[in-house]
Amino acid sequence: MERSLVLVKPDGVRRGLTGEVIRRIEAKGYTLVRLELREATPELLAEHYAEHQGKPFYEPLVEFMLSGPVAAMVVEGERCVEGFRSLAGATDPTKAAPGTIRGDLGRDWGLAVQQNIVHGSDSPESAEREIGIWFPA
Ligand code: IDP
Repeated sequence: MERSLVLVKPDGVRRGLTGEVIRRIEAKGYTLVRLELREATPELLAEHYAEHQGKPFYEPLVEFMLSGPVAAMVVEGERCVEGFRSLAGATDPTKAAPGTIRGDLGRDWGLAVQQNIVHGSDSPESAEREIGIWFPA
């Protein structure tokens, strides 16, 4: 069974959207196997966003991700990595299709596409790597 790491980012938690994100995951038929409200740390985010280190948006992204608690979860289900990416929608909430989490609930707050409510792993390999970072055995 495939697993994905899903985060409700600080904007989503602050706006009270954690339940709505979970509702959509469960309505799709995926199972939550871990769920924890967490404060990220710079070290954890450096690992999580390793591929983005050095990019111009990296530092503001880390600052944003440290601005409040994150709801971290492990979601399980057949092809749930791709499936949750479909539920989340495009990175830019202005462009994300209606019907998706970002398309329905997100918008541009003048901060480029940083505050887009959720993170979902982009491949089964990333999922296992990210689950190891957020939920070390
Ligand atoms: P994804 O979350 O849709 O997989 P990625 O390209 O992996 O998108 O980027 C990770 C996160 O970094 C995005 O979700 C968003 O919060 C932030 N981000 C990506 N590109 C930009 C940008 O150009 N400006 C500001 N933040 C960005």
